[in-house]
Amino acid sequence: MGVELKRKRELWRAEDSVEELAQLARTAGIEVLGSTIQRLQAPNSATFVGSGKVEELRAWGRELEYDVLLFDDELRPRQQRNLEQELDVKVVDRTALILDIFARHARTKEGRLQVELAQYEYRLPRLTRMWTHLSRQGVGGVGLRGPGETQLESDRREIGRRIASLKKQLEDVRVHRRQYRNRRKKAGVPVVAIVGYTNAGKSTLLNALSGADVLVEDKLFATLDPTTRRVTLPDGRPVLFTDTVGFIHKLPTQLVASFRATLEEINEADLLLHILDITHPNVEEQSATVERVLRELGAHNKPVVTALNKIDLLENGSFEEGEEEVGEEPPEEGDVIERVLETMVAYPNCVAISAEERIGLEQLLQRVQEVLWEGFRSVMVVLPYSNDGLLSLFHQQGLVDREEYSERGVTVEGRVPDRLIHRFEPYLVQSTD
Ligand SMILES: Nc1nc2c(ncn2[C@@H]2O[C@H](COP(=O)(O)OP(=O)(O)OP(=O)(O)O)[C@@H](O)[C@H]2O)c(=O)[nH]1
Ligand SMILES: [Mg+2]
Repeated sequence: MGVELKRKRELWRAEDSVEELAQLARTAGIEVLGSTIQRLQAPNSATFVGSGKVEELRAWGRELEYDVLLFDDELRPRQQRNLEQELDVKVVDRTALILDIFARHARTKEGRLQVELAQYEYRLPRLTRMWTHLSRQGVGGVGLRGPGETQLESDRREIGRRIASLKKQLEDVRVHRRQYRNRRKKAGVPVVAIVGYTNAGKSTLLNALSGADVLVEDKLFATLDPTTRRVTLPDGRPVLFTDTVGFIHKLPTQLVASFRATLEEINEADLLLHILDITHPNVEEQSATVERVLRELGAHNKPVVTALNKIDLLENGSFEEGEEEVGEEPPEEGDVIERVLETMVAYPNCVAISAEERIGLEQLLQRVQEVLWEGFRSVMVVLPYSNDGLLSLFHQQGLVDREEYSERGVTVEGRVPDRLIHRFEPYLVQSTD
């Protein structure tokens, strides 16, 4: 069930958003029997959709005998309860569905803690009779994973205590991550964060570049836990590429909050590699969504290289194969090629690639290298011991390739940002560009 609010100009068309909801459902192992959309002036406070629509959904229930109604918008607890009572099926909103998928896919301790926290925070305001009602219905699975139901039926204070404990455990895990990051920073190796919409091909790219074996799947949110691998650039210098959780529109706020530490990887990066699935009919909406999340994270001022992925699909014509995809007409190949060209013009630092077929990866790394070193200058300085502030500045803002201690001081070779070059000028031995 999708809703288009007339007064709100949304980035996504309701139809596309619902199609994505169906894909989320399939990822969670749910078979989609049908979908419907209602255009509304404003949500109904009792049932979100209007009473006519509720009646229609009830009639559908008799005909299709569906078990679950998936709702594309986040429902208020009361709306969800009312719908469940009126329709006598389980009602799961987009947020709960995404939380469920996250719960299935989290692998590391941090990932699991983050999801559990987000689930409790989603459930806390919903802790009412609804849960007893649900357990009586006996529909297992979706939206009920993670915390056991007995806990859900216990009082809010218990959940509150659990939330506090999870936050504490997460803090401990995060101390380690922070230490690791600091060590990495000290080593001076630049970090490239691979960002993008879910299913764009981030993990495939990391695997192709580094020989990592991150799980790749034609599923949404296959990856939750960040993986970092060392890659050598064409000029022989090492960089670290980090693959992390993908974005989606209407990303639940609980998830953004509890995944903040994971997403901090993005904030700490020297460069963002934004990967787009150029063959997806909603690539523009996806790209705009990613940019919006990056802005929310405060990471929008970083240099960006854009990779237009999956161009192999344009070559071998497998666009024709999309038969399992019901509904959506596959785009004409000519249209997609045009889109590639238009996007290449629209985005600076854009490279067309196929992560799977390893096309364009050399050019991509070349571009990463250029953008990474844009605005940097290679220098060699001898810093007196009395000025250790400059040495730490070099470490923090620049990249150190070599550091040697002698009687004269610390000889440092590496790159510093142009804007700081004047600070190092008095100690310059050599400036190579
Ligand atoms: N044809 C083609 N398929 C690709 C390419 N890159 C990735 N894929 C496929 O796209 C799907 C998603 O790839 P992933 O690498 O898991 O995508 P991701 O961005 O890491 O996705 P999440 O971790 O779920 O956010 C998989 O089925 C891949 O095989 C490509 O260059 N060409
Ligand atoms: Mg992935």
